[in-house]
Amino acid sequence: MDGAVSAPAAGLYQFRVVTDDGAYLILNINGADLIAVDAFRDQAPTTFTSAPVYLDAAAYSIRFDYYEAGGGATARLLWKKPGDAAFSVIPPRTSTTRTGGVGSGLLGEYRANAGHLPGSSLTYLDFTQDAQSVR
Ligand SMILES: [Ca+2]
Repeated sequence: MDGAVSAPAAGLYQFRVVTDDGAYLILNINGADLIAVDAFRDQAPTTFTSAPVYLDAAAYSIRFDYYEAGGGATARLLWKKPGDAAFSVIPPRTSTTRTGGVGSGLLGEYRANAGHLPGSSLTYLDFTQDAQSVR
């Protein structure tokens, strides 16, 4: 997934992915890429949680790369906002593609293998950011 998320308030945020198979989560904060999750390998559904990151009430570029290598498939992107007790799916209303307006969701790109082979990906606007069994 590729685009931007809008933090509704300043404070500490944590990001979480649940992935089967592999995933990267990269945030761009003040011009620098932060690899929030680095788990680009074959695995059963696994949860990874970023360290807390301070965000202003602003939009931040985000990239969530995911691939599926066999068996089940899961790709979930969640966050915990300041004051939240639990993680929740990042709502599409706070997201934007690189070309769309706020609320258009992130552009999902799901790959059938880790090699990024041409023709192996399925790309669509992801309005839920909570894909499971996408194949
Ligand atoms: Ca799998």
